[in-house]
Amino acid sequence: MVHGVGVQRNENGNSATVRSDWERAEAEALYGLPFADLMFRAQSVHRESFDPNHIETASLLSIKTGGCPEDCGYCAQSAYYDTGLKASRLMARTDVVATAQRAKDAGASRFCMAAAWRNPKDRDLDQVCEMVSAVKALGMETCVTLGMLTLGQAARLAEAGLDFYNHNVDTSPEFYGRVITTRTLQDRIDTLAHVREAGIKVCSGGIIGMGERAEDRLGMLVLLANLRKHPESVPINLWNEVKGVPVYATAERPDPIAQVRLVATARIMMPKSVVRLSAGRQYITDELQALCFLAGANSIFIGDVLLTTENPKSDRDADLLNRLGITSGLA
Ligand code: SAM
Ligand code: DTB
Ligand code: SF4
Repeated sequence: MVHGVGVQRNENGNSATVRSDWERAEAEALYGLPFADLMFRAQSVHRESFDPNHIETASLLSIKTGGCPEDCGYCAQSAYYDTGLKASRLMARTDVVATAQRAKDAGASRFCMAAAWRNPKDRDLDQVCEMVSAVKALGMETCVTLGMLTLGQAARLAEAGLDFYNHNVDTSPEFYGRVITTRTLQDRIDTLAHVREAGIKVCSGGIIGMGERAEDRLGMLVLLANLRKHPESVPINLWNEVKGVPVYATAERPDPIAQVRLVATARIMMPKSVVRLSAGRQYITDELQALCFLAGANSIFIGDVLLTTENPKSDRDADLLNRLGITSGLA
């Protein structure tokens, strides 16, 4: 057995111990295990908390698109870059609810509403709170991602019945400054703390394929796994190509096996979290997606678009899940 990665069992004899004291070297040792050993560990941990034959389906809607004052170097919606995207105002609640209903009919159990803001203005937040309550009334789980939040704003969203808040750490502390300069990683961690304190479940992950090294991807997992309480949802986005942004020049898709190893490592480090194979699924083969599900990924975004970029067509997703015998809202 490789030093430092022995199976740790808790008093109940199972190994899915939730820890927040991960060392970078431990993450590297897990990631570097022989593939069969890594997959066995990941699957064992996965089966302790989840049905391995089921995945969660979430649907996204951009409720306020483009013109964003942040300089995130990967994003089509930043006002810093010419990506050809037309900015638009906050959508009307009735249109949002109608879209959520269609997403529900298409098999989504969670509806995530995203706004291209640095942070919401209080007036905007009133409208988002109304959207959250209305979507929840359809019987869907709700998620919003609106940028940075104060504790007071998080409390208002909680009162409106919000289930999840998405706010990604995006990458490792070392790589972060290469892609974003207008807000710090600490700003993001502060927002995550406000969301937690307000009693909302946390959705936080990041992006791979921007030109970062494998060490950065692991650094991102260590950051997430060392939050005092693990995010309930961990989206792993493969960068969706956008022309005109700085990341376009540095992007490099990880080797497929490296991607599976990363998912497996995330599964082991955050044993009770739902790991979402998020953006970028349209670039990867069915076989690679299947390996990612075997490694512990158990959520996807469904629908033909994410926010401004593509997602696999729903018939391709339904076909893949059917062939794998995986149940979801879709299949
Ligand atoms: N503006 C808010 C914020 O950034 O906090 C919410 C929306 S923003 C689009 C949510 C997340 O989407 C980002 O943190 C980033 O991780 C991810 N994202 C943005 N553009 C992406 C792309 N082209 N490919 C993959 N993920 C992307
Ligand atoms: C997340 O981690 N991935 C979603 C969601 N959170 C908001 C966003 C993916 C965005 C892909 C780029 C786009 O469509 O503009
Ligand atoms: Fe704005 Fe969010 Fe895009 Fe960054 S990721 S530019 S904050 S919309």
